[in-house]
Amino acid sequence: PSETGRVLSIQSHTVQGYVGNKSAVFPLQLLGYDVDPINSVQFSNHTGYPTFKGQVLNGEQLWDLIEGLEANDLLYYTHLLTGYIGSVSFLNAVLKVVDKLRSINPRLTYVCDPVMGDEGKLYVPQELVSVYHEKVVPVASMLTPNQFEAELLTGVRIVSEQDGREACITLHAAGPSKVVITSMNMNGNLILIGSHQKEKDQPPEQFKIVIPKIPAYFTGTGDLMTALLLGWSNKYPDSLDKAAELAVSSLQALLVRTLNDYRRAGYDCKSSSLEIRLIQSQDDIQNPEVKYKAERY
Ligand code: ATP
Ligand code: PLP
Ligand code: PXL
Repeated sequence: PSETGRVLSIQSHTVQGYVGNKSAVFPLQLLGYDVDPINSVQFSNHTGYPTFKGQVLNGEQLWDLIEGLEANDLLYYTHLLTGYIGSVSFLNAVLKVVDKLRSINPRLTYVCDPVMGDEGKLYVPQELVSVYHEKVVPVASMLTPNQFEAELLTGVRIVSEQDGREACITLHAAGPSKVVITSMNMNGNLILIGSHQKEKDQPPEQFKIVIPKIPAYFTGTGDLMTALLLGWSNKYPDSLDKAAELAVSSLQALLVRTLNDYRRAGYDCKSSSLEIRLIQSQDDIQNPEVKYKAERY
């Protein structure tokens, strides 16, 4: 399918390595999208390294860029994509951007990865949680939390697949018609749960994909996953399961390549987070071989 679009992607930039826009822009372009990146920060490298340096964009500076685009009638987008956001003031400016883009294209799809933390640890200020919960979730079209983020947004502990499915239903009621819990830890495996509520007040179509856990840590995979889900779900708007199969299959091929490259170089892959082999995986992004199948509930 050739369906594409124009994506405004507000995410981090790192000089070295692939997180935020560095891990989202290239894959979306490979899938045929025009992508306009706004860099919410510019750091030397991601924050998992011992140190980093760089600059942070504030909410007013974000709004300046939007005004510049608007003054030239350049604010028509089909999709807005956001990931890690570090402050309430910036998140509030993003909410203003959503309103503005929807005033120009009422059909704008807002794909939101509500990045707040993982494995029980918050890596954003606590005040962001309620802003995501009260203001962001209601305007999102597709939401891609991990297990911990889904718990923060619903206030409910998620320990089983059933809990995950119910959390998706709670999130649908709050706004987004598509919800993907991108990873839940389930007895040694990762599982992804997808949920598409096609009609308001109807039960959603739900599925899972089981992903064997690779014994290594990666950074930027969540950002890549959300970008791929945007790209494929727009091409298969009525088949979130198929979109997720394609996204997961691309990502797993990339992770295996990454691990093999590091191992070949004699690197101890458990000692720190690995930089993903994004550019080397372009074929797996453009033409993924579906090896991970969705199971419908
Ligand atoms: P968020 O960006 O919302 O914090 P997240 O915590 O789910 O999302 P990741 O933990 O990076 O982000 O996982 C995203 C996807 O990356 C998962 O769905 C899975 O497909 C893949 N992935 C990440 N780490 C591994 C791993 N060690 N083994 C197998 N797959 C992995
Ligand atoms: N650690 C920090 C400090 C982060 O800001 C983030 C992401 O936004 C992550 C880890 C995890 O990144 P991801 O789950 O997208 O790989
Ligand atoms: O992948 C998430 C992410 C986004 N932005 C910055 C990061 C990270 C992860 O470490 O450091 C700046």
